[in-house]
Amino acid sequence: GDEVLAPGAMLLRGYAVGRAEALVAAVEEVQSRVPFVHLVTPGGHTMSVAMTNCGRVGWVSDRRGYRYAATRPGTDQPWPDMPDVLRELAEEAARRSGFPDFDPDACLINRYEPGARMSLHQDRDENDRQAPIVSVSLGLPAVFQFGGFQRSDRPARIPLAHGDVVVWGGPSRMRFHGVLAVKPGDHPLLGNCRINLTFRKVF
Ligand code: MD5
Ligand code: FE
Repeated sequence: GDEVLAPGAMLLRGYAVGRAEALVAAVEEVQSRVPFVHLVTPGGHTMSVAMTNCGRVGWVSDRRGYRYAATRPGTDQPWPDMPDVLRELAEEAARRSGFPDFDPDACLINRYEPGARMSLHQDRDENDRQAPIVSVSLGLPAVFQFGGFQRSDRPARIPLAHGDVVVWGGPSRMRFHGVLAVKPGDHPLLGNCRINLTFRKVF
């Protein structure tokens, strides 16, 4: 069943399982056009998570900073359109969680290979902080860190499995969060990796 993690944060366990093959096929289509890359942070570190995007804008990082861009790094080319199967899942999960008008303009696709992690951070590059972020976990499981409003707040650990969807809205939109290093495994659909889709309303 659905689980309220905190005000505005709803965990829909297994919500995407029935559509997982179609979601993975859509990710394959996007990455065949824009391969996953390990972006560099403004501080000069290469991220352990590899990323690609679809939608009107995509999230990018380089030595100049973090931002959403309408063109792919180093090109004047747009990102691939957001496949309907992705958009529909995100809209339905948001509606079920109390956000009937979610209209994402970006889908950031994160690929975690064993050892990849994401350290505690807030998502602050979106202009629209009223809209939720919808996140979909596929493939290997991970331990999610669900923190507070200050970096120093000790985060809760939430296991996320294949097909789990989380809607982060309302007051939980700006919580610190991260992902612990993914352990090696062999998922029937994705093999040795975790894919996370994050749908965002940027503008
Ligand atoms: C992931 N990705 O599992 C996560 C899922 C990212 C990122 O963190 O920035 O790409 S999104 C988790 C999220 C978003 C917004 C708020 C909160 C969590 N939260 O309040 O915990 O790859
Ligand atoms: Fe984040």
